[in-house]
Amino acid sequence: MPETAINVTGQLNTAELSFEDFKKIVIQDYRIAYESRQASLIGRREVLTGKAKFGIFGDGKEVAQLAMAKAFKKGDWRAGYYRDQTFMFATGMSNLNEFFAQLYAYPDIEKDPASGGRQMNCHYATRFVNEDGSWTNQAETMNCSADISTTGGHMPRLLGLAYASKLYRQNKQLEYLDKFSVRGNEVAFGTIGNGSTSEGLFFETFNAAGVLQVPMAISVWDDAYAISVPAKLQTTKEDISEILKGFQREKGSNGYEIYKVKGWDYVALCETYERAIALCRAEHVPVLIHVIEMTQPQGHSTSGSHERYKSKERLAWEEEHDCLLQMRKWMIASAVATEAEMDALEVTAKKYVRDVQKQVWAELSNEIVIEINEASHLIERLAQNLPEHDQLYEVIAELRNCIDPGRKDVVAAIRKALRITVKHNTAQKQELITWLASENIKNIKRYNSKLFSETQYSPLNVANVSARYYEDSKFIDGREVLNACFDANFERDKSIVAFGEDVGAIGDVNQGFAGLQTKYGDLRITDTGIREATIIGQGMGLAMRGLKPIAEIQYLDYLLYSINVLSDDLASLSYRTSGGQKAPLIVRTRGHRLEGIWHSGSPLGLILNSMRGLHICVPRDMTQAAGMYNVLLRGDEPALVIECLNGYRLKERLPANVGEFTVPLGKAEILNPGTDITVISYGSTLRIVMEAAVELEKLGISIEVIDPQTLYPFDTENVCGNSLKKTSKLLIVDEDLPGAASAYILQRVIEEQRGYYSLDVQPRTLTAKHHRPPYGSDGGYFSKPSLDDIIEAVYSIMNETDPHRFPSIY
Ligand SMILES: Cc1ncc(C[n+]2csc(CCOP(=O)(O)OP(=O)(O)O)c2C)c(N)n1
Ligand SMILES: [Mg+2]
Repeated sequence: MPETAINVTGQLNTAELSFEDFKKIVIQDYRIAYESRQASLIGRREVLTGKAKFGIFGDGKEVAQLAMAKAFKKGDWRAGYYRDQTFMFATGMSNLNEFFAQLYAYPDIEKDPASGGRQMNCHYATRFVNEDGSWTNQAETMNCSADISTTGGHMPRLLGLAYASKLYRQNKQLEYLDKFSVRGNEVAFGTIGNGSTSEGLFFETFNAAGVLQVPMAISVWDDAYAISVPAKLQTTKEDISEILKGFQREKGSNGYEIYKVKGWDYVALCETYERAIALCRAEHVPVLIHVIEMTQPQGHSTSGSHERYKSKERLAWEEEHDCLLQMRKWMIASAVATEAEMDALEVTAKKYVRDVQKQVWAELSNEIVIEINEASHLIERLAQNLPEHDQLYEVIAELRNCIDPGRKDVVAAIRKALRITVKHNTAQKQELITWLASENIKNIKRYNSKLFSETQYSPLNVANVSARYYEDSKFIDGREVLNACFDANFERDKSIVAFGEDVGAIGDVNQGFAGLQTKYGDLRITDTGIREATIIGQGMGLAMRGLKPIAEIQYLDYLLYSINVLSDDLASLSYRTSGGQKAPLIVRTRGHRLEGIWHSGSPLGLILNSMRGLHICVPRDMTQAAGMYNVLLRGDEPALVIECLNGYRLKERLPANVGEFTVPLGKAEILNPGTDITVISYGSTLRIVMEAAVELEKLGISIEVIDPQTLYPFDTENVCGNSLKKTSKLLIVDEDLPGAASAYILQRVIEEQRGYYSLDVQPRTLTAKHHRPPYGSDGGYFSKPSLDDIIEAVYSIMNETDPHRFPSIY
């Protein structure tokens, strides 16, 4: 018997535990691990026989996960990767039914609560957003943030999940948020493969957690490979804990506790996790648990076989060090169970897993069979008395003969039947169309919904409040308007925090937060290291745990250093969980024209194309920005706000209700009514367009200037399309690349708003040049749209429509 025994609540407690109880616990552990292994084996077969599309499994990693599960408590969080099924089963956060449902892409959150059939298998998540959009009580549940497939991509989020515990423990004003934390006693558990520790995100997260001293426990599952690439080509010294030794805390320093343990040694693993997590939880010391000598019995995934790249010796070693085999041997040697008892357990477990798999497949297949029957019946009815009878029967036969049919086969058959009968309009055809329409609604919900949380708490539902001004309202610097807005909101809502590079002590490089750290404390307004990806991850984790973070990226150009987190993790969160999770993070940054190649960026095309799932706000001045923050801070969806870098010192009028008034998302505004041509622009170029409007007026041209204010959502009230009905001419001005954000706006206006039908002349875009803007005023003039460029672009459109009135300038 080992020195210590473990009970299910995670405490080591030899004194109180009888040998019989101890045996029961160990046998139950082995059963979970063995069932998990069977799930991996059967799962792979299901892919190879074509019922599932792809499989990646946690075989070879089971035993360590049993140990990790014992240390995991209610309120705790996981941010991990695709090897963790045993942990999920052992904690009860998932089960075999859900495992197979996800493998088969079962599009139903009752069956696959993690993703509603949207994610590849072994991508886990617990649901913490109720159907009505409210939060569940996270302090009473074990919590799993939603996995992503990009290796290492979850590390920044892990930092935020851990950092939330620090804020909940240290900021007493947050005690009212007891649905999210019990005085910060929660640990954030991370898992990552040995190969993925080569990613920059791992190192960035690792360092940041050491600085912040947060309860973060990273387990590295080390099987010495990353697909085919061995440790020798991945990690200096082939040993991640060895090279991270400099992070080991010492007397008087911050840092980590670092543990190394073998992945097949059940007893050592249980002891290690118990010790490591107790320290992490009590003292908020981050810990690294490097679990070595893990294996991959079936190789990396269903995409290939590891016999291709592992030596015979390695394969033999893996077989011998299979963690289940080792645990089994130890159980027999220490009289936990006899060989015969183990055999019996394994037979029962094998059958149980097989039965679950068959049941889940049958449930999904039955749903499809019902739809096939209904569709076939309707197509049959349609076929009666039509000359295309035989063709339609062929469609039915094709549908009925499909191997492992899916919903796409049903819908495709109907669409084909409708094409075949395009010349007829019978009652039966209408029936079929109606049935298809009702299936379409269901399929949209299954496959296309929840890009945003879409709840009653959406920022789109925040009540409108107009800005109020007194007669003697002051004109002050734009940055002071923002400062007043943040001040009012920090006063109103204690859960708001802001952090980023230079945000704390000096109140950001443009002083939006000036003086607020002194007023609200450094737990709420906080400086960070230069680490954009983990600034976003920090915000994301906080937002998932009920706080209201504003994560600042100092300049828009540096957003690229966090784009993986923004795009893969934050933007996809609601969609990939079918609305089961949300992270209402506000990302604040500043951009557009200033000076130099890395301080004048306006890459809105890049942003729009990579961050669907975030609201994209491009306020023209600080008052508009304040109104948007007032909305976003009251909503529950993530957003990016890009302030105008060159606008902080321009004078604006301070609204009397600066912390209350709203600028609704998606509400375009006509800044200058006009009759001849519609000019759409946003951000910093708007000011120049307004100057151009004055000059153009002198040339007898009246331009209607529209500011969409947010690019996503875009002009939900068709202000642009309606303007075109009046002017019939369109110019879009921005300082992104040619064919970037301006092309997006064109698609919205010309196609979605049907602006095409109003146009008399080809629509035009005026953008920056293809290269980045060079440093210096002349560089800016020759690279970004200038006043002259705008005037000439408008004029040339007028020239094209009426050359007599507007003769060519050149
Ligand atoms: C960012 C990113 N790069 C590459 C991949 C492709 N990929 C998927 S798994 C994998 C190997 C990961 O190895 P390791 O971290 O050791 O985990 P293991 O699968 O061995 O448990 C790679 C390269 C990916 N999913 N994401
Ligand atoms: Mg590996």
